[in-house]
Amino acid sequence: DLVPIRRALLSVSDKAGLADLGRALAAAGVEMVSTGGTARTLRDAGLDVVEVAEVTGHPEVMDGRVKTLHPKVHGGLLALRDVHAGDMEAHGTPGIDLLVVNLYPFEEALARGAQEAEMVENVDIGGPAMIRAGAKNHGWVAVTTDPAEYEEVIDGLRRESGTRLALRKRLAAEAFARTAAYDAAVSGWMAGAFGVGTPRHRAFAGRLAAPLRYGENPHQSAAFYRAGSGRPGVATARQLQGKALSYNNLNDTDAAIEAVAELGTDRPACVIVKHANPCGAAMGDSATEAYVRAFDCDRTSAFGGIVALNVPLDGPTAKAIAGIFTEVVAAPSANEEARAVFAAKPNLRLLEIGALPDPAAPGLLAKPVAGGLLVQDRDAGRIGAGDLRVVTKRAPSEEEVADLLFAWRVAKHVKSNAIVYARGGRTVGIGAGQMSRLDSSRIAARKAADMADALGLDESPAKGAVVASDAFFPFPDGMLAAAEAGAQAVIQPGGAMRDAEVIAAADEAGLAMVLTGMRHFRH
Ligand code: 93A
Repeated sequence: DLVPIRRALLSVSDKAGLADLGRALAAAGVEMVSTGGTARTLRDAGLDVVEVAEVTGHPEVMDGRVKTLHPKVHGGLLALRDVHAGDMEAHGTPGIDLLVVNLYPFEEALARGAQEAEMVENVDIGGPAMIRAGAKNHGWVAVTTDPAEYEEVIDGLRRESGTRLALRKRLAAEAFARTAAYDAAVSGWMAGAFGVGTPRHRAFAGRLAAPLRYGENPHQSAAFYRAGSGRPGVATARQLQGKALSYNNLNDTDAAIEAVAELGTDRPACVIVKHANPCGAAMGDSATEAYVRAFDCDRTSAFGGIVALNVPLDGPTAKAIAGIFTEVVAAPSANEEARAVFAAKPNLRLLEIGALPDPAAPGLLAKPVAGGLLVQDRDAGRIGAGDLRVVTKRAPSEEEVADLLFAWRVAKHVKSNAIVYARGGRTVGIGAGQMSRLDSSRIAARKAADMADALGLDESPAKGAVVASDAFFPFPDGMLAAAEAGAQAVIQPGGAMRDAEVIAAADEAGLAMVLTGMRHFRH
């Protein structure tokens, strides 16, 4: 997979590191082909350069708007050296093994607040075309779009006079990310400068799925984009009926689908989401039973909720769901009977997801902050029974372990601080999004008491339940609040300075406690 570098095409706006790169290429005997300004910089450094115009036999024209847009250049970038050897020979097309391009500084001009005419001149056409061509042909061509990438190429050149496929592939992916971001900046600027479209949203790369009536609030404009990551979910689901999905619907449906997928497919499961948090999650012997058990956790909050199932939606389950006002129902599929039930509720949005997303699959999450973007891996961390470390005198029973893992998986999808009570494969109290873990603990206990009232139970379902905490208990108090409410087993990451104190308090209260060694903050 080693491709020797014999000829390089250099065309850069940012001349940083160019002379050093040129010297390294020259030392390795690489022929350098270059555009006007780049050629001048290289010559100033005392290096031999061939002008692109000499290669193409065509001068740079239209004030430099047409420099490299020529079949001899693009042929040299796109030719498969084996398959197209005849074509290259016939048309005198020199193969390019290394492409060094960085684009007209459009983003800098934008940041400067340049006038329209200058912005337009800064839209690079030939550069992206070459980058895309070289990156497509990564089997033969290495493409750098940033001076920060030169060192690695120089390194390969010194060691083995060429580039390896793994590097060319990585550079190709970087290259397309660069042209995508560049075009997104151009499009975003145009939409704003020309007063068309929804400019702020166009700045984000992605395929427009739907303009939305408004965002989280009516005074915020919004749109929905598909990222094309291939992850099944709310962006790829088919809407079978109902009103258009709103921004909040989409956000909540995403939360519901991801949460129900976390519960696996061994048993029918249902998650009901409100304001991006589960207000009930349960497994059952049927879809209907899973729904009713999830609903029973917090009947009040479930009103106007988003329901997600991990199994096909059937008629009886649709009937049960239709019993209260529900915004969205998402399931892998929905049979005729279920569709007929919902047909009487024309506003209810029914989504067919197809395959559920893989909770363990890698992926990236982005969160905008003022002036930037935070990017991280999605939380694909998963805990199994074998990962649990028992730290109390009492070990949890087999039944408790099953509930501990269930509560843990639900807690992963509850905003921090998250406290989840569960028993018999269903949640019985959820405390979400509090600034203090103790408050989440108290809220979850109160929710369990409310559940007892709503269902006419003799005692709080927290009695004998297990409790999950998405992050460690910094002090025993949050855990003791759960014990006081009746929890008998605890699952939490551990790792607090006061772990020993928390464990001692658990022993004293007769609790079984397991540590996961992994936390699931979700903000
Ligand atoms: O105006 S262009 O879109 N037309 C072209 O054919 C072309 N080829 C390369 N701009 C073009 N370039 C860009 O010129 C490169 O992307 C690079 O940013 C710049 C380098 O020009 P010079 O070598 O003259 O400084």
